[in-house]
Amino acid sequence: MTKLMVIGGFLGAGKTTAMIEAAKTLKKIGNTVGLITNDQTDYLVDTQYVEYHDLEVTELTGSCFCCNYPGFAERVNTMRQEDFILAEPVGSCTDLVSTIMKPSKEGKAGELDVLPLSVLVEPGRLKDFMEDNTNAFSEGVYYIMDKQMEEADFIVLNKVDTLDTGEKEKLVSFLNEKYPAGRVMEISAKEGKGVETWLLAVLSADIAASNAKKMEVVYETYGNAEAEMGWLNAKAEINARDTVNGDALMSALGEALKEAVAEEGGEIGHLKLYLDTGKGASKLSCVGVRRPVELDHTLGQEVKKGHMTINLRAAVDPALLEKHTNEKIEALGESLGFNVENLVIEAFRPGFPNPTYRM
Ligand SMILES: Nc1nc2c(ncn2[C@@H]2O[C@H](COP(=O)(O)OP(=O)(O)OP(=O)(O)O)[C@@H](O)[C@H]2O)c(=O)[nH]1
Ligand SMILES: [Mg+2]
Repeated sequence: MTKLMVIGGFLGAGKTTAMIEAAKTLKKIGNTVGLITNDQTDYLVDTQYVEYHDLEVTELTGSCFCCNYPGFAERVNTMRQEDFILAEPVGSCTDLVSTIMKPSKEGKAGELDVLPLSVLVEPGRLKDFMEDNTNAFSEGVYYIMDKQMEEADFIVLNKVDTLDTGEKEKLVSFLNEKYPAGRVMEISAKEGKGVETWLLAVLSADIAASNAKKMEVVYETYGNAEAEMGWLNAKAEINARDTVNGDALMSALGEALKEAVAEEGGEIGHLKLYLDTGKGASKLSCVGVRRPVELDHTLGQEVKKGHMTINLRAAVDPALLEKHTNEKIEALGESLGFNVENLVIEAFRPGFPNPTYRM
């Protein structure tokens, strides 16, 4: 029977990176794997990045899995022939056990072996959470993170490559103490370390006993916190007047957007940029205003034309995100010498969560 593995966790925790790494690991030992990405609207960097890795992917856009379970079930059905389906819910969603995992266990998406819920945790974000750093995010956003970790069967501390032993031990003991019912794992999705151990633990866990945590969720707090986040998805065609260095363009736009969020006094949940030239791709990510803008994948070449996608989630008014995006991209076009065509921007606050099921 097809195994469904849901990989949750807050914005920028490394869900897509971990999904790609897990899919590669599962395929290496002879499994077929399909991935499902999810967002409130269209033009997803994650889907393009997964496709770039030659993995089967389908996306659910326009709503999160929880609020459109029939849409989720439909995507699952298109992948029913796979040995594994890996699904990444929207990073600001919680209450997944009662809205996705239990309905799936009850057969609402057809026959499936529903594997335990894994929730990825980002070290920097966890430190802010531990220090209750409301200069970064509000109490409400930390409420979402708390609920995500509370309901997890596996709390997966990711990006351990960025931590020294002492720091890692501190974070792991905090997680063990605060969430004794979750099993804490350590991985570096980027380096592929710990991923096999995590998968083995998930696969050998008791399916019947997992996804069973009962958890109180105050939807008003959850919904208000989600709505603090401005959401912006955009796409555009880039046409260089001569040629332009694709990676330099991405870095400059990433820095400019990060600066704009910082100037507005907001925090970045996740800023993702993707530039596809048809011959290669450049991908950029930034998970906080005090964090670096990083090129996860480089083009390494001059570009004449390219298709750009911007996904930005930040605690800033979406109208301001739209204004800054328009201004920064135009200014960059002038300074680097490219035209921006067919720019489409969708900017909004996520709607109040209204799950299809709550079991
Ligand atoms: N150093 C390090 N960086 C990582 C690791 N895993 C992911 N990242 C980086 O963290 C950033 C976010 O990773 P994603 O996989 O896109 O995170 P996500 O949880 O899918 O983000 P959203 O879909 O926006 O919620 C990217 O720059 C990744 O390269 C890791 O193990 N170590
Ligand atoms: Mg992702």
